[in-house]
Amino acid sequence: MTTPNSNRRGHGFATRAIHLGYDPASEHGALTPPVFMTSTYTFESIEEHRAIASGEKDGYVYGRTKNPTQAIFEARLADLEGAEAGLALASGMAAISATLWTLLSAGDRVVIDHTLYGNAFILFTTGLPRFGVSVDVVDLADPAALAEALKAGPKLVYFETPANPNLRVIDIAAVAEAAHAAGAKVIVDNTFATPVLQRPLELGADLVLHSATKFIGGHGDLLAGVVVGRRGDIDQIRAHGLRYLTGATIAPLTAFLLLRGLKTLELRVARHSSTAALVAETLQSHPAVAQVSYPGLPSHPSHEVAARQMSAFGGLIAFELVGGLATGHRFLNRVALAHRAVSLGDAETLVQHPASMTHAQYPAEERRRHGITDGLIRLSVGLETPEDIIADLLQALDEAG
Ligand code: 3LM
Repeated sequence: MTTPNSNRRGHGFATRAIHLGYDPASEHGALTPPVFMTSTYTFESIEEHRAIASGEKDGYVYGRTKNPTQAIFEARLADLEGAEAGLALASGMAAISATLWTLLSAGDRVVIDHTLYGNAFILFTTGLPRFGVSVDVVDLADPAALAEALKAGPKLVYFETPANPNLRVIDIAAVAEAAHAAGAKVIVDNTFATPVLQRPLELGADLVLHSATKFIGGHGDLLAGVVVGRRGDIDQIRAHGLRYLTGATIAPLTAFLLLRGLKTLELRVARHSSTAALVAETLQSHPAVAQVSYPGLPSHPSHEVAARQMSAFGGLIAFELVGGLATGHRFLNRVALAHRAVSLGDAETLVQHPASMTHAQYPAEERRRHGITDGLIRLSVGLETPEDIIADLLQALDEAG
């Protein structure tokens, strides 16, 4: 499947996103890779099985650990992130849990940033402690707080940047330098930025995770996750985290749809970003809007860090209306083109209320402490005609106010 023609080093991002890891000549000239709908694989002999199972020979044994369509996606995304290897799983949460359960044991400590996707936060703060892992919740934008937490000797430092839901930005290079000096590995959830805009491994991170359900899939029609990094780490996560700790295998058809998504990732993310920049400016200058958080706005508290580590600022915006929760609810009920829905990174503009939707799992007290206010609205700017998105938001703001 992987041929000399397939590893096109030196080519640009979009070329690799379209071609890498697949040569049509190896599959009857088929332009798009086949979907290998098989659960198991056959062997010429027991000796061949032994050679493949032991890793002496390349090949496949059983569909839970790998599938040829999945392997192309893994090679392609790993390359786009600048990683040696990748592993695709059934969802973003599957990628996170398979990674953590592989790397951690009872007695270990972990440092996390205080703003994470709601279910990731709950996995860290209530799931892992059940198995004897201690978790320190820290503001990773504060170097002194990080330095203090690192004194306890954590094994991992974990964060999202930009973070879900309020678009806080963490300095990847600064956290990686401090964490490595203390002997900790750094894991970055790069879901909001995608490798088009930000490549954390190049800035010192050890592993990068994605909910591929979002921009990478890009069409709101699948769930998937992926983790990329050094080959040794990824092999271990496949062998333990996937094979026997979670069994959270990606479906072959989902891997095929992700390959389709990758072909337009650069184009889509550029359009999400340019429209979101227009929307963020429009919101910021509107009298009904109290506050806008978008890493591309000079008013964002970490705009300089964002401009250093991202090539553009993505499709997500968080904002709060004058009048807080009550006005926010009216706004959410008035949008007509945008859909009220969780998830993000789709062609459709999606709008949601983190305190009652994506981050309802956070205890209310913690949510407030970490700046996820009750009135906060999160907008995933879609690929529709920019003027139509803006017109819809403006009419909803007028009606809500
Ligand atoms: C959401 N987020 O709407 P899956 N990492 C990040 C994420 O945003 C998510 C995951 C991991 C949302 C999903 S909320 C009910 C819907 C930064 C998911 C988890 O397991 O593929 O959903 O990824 O913010």
